[in-house]
Parts: sequence; C-alpha cells; structure tokens
Amino acid sequence: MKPDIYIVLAWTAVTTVSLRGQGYLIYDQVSPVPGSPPGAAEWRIPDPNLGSGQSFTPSLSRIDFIDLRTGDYTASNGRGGGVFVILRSDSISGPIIASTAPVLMEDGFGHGPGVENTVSFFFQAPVPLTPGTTYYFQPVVEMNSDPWYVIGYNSYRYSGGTAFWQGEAQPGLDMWFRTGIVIPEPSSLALGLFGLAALAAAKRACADRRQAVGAVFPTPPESPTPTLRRGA
Ligand SMILES: [Ca+2]
Repeated sequence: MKPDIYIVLAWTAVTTVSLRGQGYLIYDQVSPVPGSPPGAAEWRIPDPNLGSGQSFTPSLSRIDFIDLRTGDYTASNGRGGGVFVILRSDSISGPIIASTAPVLMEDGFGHGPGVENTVSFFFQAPVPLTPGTTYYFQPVVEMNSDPWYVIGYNSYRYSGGTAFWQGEAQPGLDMWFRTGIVIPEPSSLALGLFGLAALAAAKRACADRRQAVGAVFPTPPESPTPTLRRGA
C-alpha cells in the first residue's frame, strides 16, 4: 500500500498545479514548453473562413476545460466579446463533439503588454476522449461580439498537433493552450475517513518498529574510563 501512496503523491505533485474553487485542475496537454517567451503570433477570431484553431492529442480519457490566452482585438471601442471553444473530431472542419460555456469579457480585456489574458473555458459536461487520438478545438466569438484575439508562438514545438488559420495547418505554429480535467474537492467526510485511515496506518507502522519480546539488543560500547561505583 505504501508504494501506491507514493505514486499517487508524486503524480499529483507533477500534474496538479492549481486549486480551483470546486476542485483541483490537472493539466493534460500544454503547448508552451517551460520558459517559453510570451506568444508573439496572434489569430484574429473569427478569421474569414472560420478556420482558426489548434489540434491536440490527449493522454487522458476526458477533457473538462481548455485554457487560452485571449483578449479584445479592438480596445476602447465600447464593445466587449463573448467567446467559447468548440471541440471537433477528425479534422479542423470535422463533427462538433462538444462546446464550452461562453465567457463574457469587457471592452479592452487582455489588451496591452503584460495584461493578464489567460482564460479558462469549461465544457458544460466532461467530454470523453480517446487517448492518443487527435482532436481539434476552435475559439469562436458569439454573434454581435467584437472580434477577439488568441495568442500563440512558433517556438512551443508542441508535438501533439499544430495551429490552423483559415482551415489550413500552420506547421511550427501553436496556440498557447492547456487542456485538463477537474478533480472535485474531497468532502469533509471523505477527508475525515482518510485521516482515520492514515492514523491507523501510522499506528500499525509504529507497532511494527517495536522490538519483539526476546529480541537481542546491541550492547553499548565499553566506557573508556572506569566508572566509580557508589560506596567504593
Ligand atoms: Ca472592444
């Protein structure tokens, strides 16, 4: 049982990087390698052929959300935007298998250097995927929305897919994205039961370390100087 605990803890430490209100986010596919510079490629959404997006190849059998770096393409015009992400199978124009809830953003959101623009798009229900199969996502703006941008770069070297522009693959270019799942936060009852189980396991381990009756104890080293005995 102990090795299993170590495996779970190690796995959690590697892949769980943030805590959400209702649970832990576990990332599956992440396009930028650590230390990548900020994205310098920009996709205008929508593009003329509604063909902007990115392919990816999941390793998990489910997806709950996609993170993008996105923002208002035209700031200070009094118009914000509503953006959502659709998920397709087979190709960038293949069947739509799921869609996220729209995220509404105000005029000027994410506009300007250094302004926070990472946005999480959550699917309305967990979407089952086949690990190792390539899927395609597309950011979409709602009707009457201001155009929006999505950031990417040509140095992410994401090996599970590539960006698309007007329906055409853009080898070497990737949108900045993260896909992942949400693990619900354990309930108080579950935490309490886990605590009791951990306490019982600790007691068992402690009992195992006690010396058995009749065990041979190592003798202490001889004292280098004679000890005075009381009354001698
Ligand atoms: Ca605007």
